[in-house]
Amino acid sequence: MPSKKTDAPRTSEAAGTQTPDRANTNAKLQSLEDVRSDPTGQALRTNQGVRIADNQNTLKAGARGPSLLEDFIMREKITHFDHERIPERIVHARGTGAHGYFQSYGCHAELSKAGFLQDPEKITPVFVRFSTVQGPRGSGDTVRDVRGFAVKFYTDEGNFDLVGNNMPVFFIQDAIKFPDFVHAVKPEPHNEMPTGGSAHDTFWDFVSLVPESAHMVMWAMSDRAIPRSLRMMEGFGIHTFRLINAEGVANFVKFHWKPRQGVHSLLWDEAQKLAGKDTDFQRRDLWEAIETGDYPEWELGVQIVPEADEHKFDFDLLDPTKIIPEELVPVTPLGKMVLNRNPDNFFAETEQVAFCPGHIVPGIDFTNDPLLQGRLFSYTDTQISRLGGPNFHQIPINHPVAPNHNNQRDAMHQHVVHKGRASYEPNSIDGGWPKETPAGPQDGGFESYQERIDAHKIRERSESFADHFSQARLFFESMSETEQQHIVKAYSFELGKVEREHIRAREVNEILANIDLQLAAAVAANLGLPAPKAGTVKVKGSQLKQSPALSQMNHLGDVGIKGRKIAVLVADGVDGGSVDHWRKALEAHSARILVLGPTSAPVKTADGQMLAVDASMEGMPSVMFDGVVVPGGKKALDALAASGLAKHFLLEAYKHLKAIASAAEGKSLIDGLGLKMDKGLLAGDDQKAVDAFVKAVEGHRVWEREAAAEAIPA
Ligand code: HDD
Repeated sequence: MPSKKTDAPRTSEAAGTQTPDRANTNAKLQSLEDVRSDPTGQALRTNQGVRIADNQNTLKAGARGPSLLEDFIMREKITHFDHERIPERIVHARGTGAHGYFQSYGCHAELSKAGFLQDPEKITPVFVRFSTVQGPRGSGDTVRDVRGFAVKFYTDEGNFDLVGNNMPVFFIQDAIKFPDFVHAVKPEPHNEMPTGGSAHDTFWDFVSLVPESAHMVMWAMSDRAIPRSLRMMEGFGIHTFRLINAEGVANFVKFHWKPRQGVHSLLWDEAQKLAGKDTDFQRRDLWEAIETGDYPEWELGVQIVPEADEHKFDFDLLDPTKIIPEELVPVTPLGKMVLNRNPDNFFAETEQVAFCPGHIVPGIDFTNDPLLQGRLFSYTDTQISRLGGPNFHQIPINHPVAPNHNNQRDAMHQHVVHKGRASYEPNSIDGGWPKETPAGPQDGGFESYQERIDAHKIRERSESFADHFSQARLFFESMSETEQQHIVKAYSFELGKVEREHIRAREVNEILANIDLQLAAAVAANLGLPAPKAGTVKVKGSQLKQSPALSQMNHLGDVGIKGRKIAVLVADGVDGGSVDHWRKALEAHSARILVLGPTSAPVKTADGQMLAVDASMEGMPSVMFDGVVVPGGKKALDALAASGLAKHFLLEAYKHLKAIASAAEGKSLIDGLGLKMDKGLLAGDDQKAVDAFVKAVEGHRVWEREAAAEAIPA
């Protein structure tokens, strides 16, 4: 049954106006929805359809006797259970998914002939899976790690998968190094530690020996690696791709996803605490946002480089460890993606979805990026062991909405009853069907871009890939001072966990010193290593001194505090009017308000009403919120001032640079905590106080408070 929660269903354009293939799309979409099984009103049955009378007791020889092998009901149930698990993904095992749609802003025919980019009326269904890289399926959501950002577009011309990350570069330049990199970052082989993080010897051993990783490691040590929310991350296709129009004209492009929610991060202390207080913090955040109708939205854009400009940059477009700074080539918006439906079943959808960078449609093509080329092989190969054979495309979540007739047959888990008598081509028995479609401007068969190659067969890295430090330096120099400090702390923390001193020293002297000597010196000091000398590599530097687009501080988004979580702290004696006032004022901005009490029990307001609370302050600690409000009511304020739980809540929110507003009479509570008022620590109930609070939440953190917050215990 189709879900009721969609505002834009998995539909396509009206049938009848297009080719027969396209006219079939609606019916196909419907059949994909029909696999959703609804047990309401149904009898419990075996897999063979037999009604079950007793699901509590095994068939036995007497009430106290041995179980009988004959019990086909028990055997079927246990056998199925014994095989419920499939191998988790070798990387990106921890993930969460959502359905939604893509809509083009206009017709981009000059750029690509891909159908989903032609018509602003057209709704293309998508499924997105976000993930961490290192940790297993049950690992924490908030670890320092790259986030996967994989989007499957179910277009009328076949599935297009954009399998990217929330960082625009990668650790290595050639796919043959991927197993080495993954073995190094994964938990250590002898004791399987650490879970979910890169703060260990094998990772730093590898990256300090492989300078091409320098730029990406810089991103991984930045705040980008601890996003506040999956809704608040940029996404990148990373490799340079080609878009090709109906005339066969190709442009190089880099894909970007820009979140309307802004690009925001957790603080490291928050991220670590959340890993214990709510392992599911990010999947819960996405789930709840969608359930409450606060649908996250991204803009899909491309940086476009005409073929003629391929060699105009001081880096190679084929090198996946390089960005094209947005100041050199701005991002052209193509359309928007909205996520508006949670999966009905995690396993069937999020776990079984199979992405592959090789899933492209006419109008899109690859480049010779050697990392991309290897990926084209790896993903399909991995699904064969993960999903049990080559028919994984028949699993509903992977099934294209476009028809997919061909002569491939049989294999494990074949679900299709092929009616044709001839499973080969050419044939005369089935009238020659299914037939090839000649390549063409629209609705043609896929045709690879005819790039001219004149080369020796050789195992070699192009000299144009050799500069590993210029863009790492550009990244560091483009950060705000606060962001730079966070990077210093991240390197110091991670390397501090490395047991072997020669690895720490190599990272500082041979990598960081070549990027930025001050950065290297600060990290060395924190590790107790001798001050590093200037790096030995001659770094040519970038065309730009800075790229402001790299700093998160420049990406506040355009939805204000919509979907931000605000805690309202209450106790017996709270002023109910003050609670209502703040609730109304903040809900007018579409923030999410949660009332927290000393326990989960309702509290009694000053005028004797019972006020329900959403959770206790212990159940939902401050690390789960973006801001805190303390309403008026003397008795309640006194109770909060006497409560270690409430004081900890406020001090921790203060330490994490969050906006805190108290009613005017709550000032004494703030004073009692020894906190100084600032742009985001406010007392007052009037419109001015509300506006100041909203502005502080919008700014995400009260960065000016950072020095004062240092003194607060974690
Ligand atoms: Fe990969 C999964 C992203 C390089 C081999 N990768 C995977 C996923 C994402 C990425 C988001 C999870 C997809 C999902 O949610 O199911 N991978 C990237 C990016 C890369 C990259 C952005 C570089 C730019 N990957 C890469 C290389 C190889 C792989 C070079 C192998 C040569 N990746 C895989 C894989 C995975 C995978 C082993 C594991 C599970 C899967 O594919 O389906 O095949």
